[in-house]
Amino acid sequence: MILVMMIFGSAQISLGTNNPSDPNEPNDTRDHATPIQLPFSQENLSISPNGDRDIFSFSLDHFTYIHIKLDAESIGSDLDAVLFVLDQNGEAISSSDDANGADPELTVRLDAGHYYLLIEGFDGISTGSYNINAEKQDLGECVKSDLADQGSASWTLGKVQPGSLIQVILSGPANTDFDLLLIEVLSENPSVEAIVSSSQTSGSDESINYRVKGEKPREFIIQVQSFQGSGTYLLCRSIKGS
Ligand SMILES: [Ca+2]
Ligand SMILES: [Ca+2]
Ligand SMILES: [Ca+2]
Repeated sequence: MILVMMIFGSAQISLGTNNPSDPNEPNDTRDHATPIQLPFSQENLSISPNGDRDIFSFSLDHFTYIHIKLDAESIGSDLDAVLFVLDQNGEAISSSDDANGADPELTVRLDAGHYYLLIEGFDGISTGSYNINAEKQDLGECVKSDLADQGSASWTLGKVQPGSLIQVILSGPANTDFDLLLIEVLSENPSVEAIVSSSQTSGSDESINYRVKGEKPREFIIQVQSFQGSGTYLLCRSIKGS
């Protein structure tokens, strides 16, 4: 009996110091997840008491990249948070623990579907307040096209100012191996080209981030190659100023 009273006592102290006014509670299970729309940002949430889990749900109607940032230690909270991205069956697709100090941050590629974000205290015993921000990465302009087995296709990017960031994302069919190249046009006549960046994983999801060097505008071509397999791919590119 004395033991029970001590636990109650310490729990009350813990709640009092750890922001008990989380407006999303109860949200400890997928059935009670807080529905959100991206971009999403909310402050002054809390993992409290011990063992609390906070779950958010969202849907995507096409593939995209999601960037999630959680601030706890960085805002002076005691919480050592762990972040998971779950699929519709509750299986973890991606997770982040100590990305920025003790705070999670991650970027994950997600297909169309229903997903959950799960936030916990490390080992289920860390508590405290946090802010969360989740947004879709700007994919820029996208095109859909077909590629034959062993084929290749080039997309003109045109002249790009020095200091700009070129971001290219390729999403190809399952069970194929498409690759992505960024080629600089050094001279048109005679034609001289040089590969300045490439992404060549064993699958067909590739991405390039390339900062344009030098003093003058430079001309680029994006090339998609099939190392193995054929089908429809999505190619997105954005150019962000210096
Ligand atoms: Ca909570
Ligand atoms: Ca909760
Ligand atoms: Ca590949």
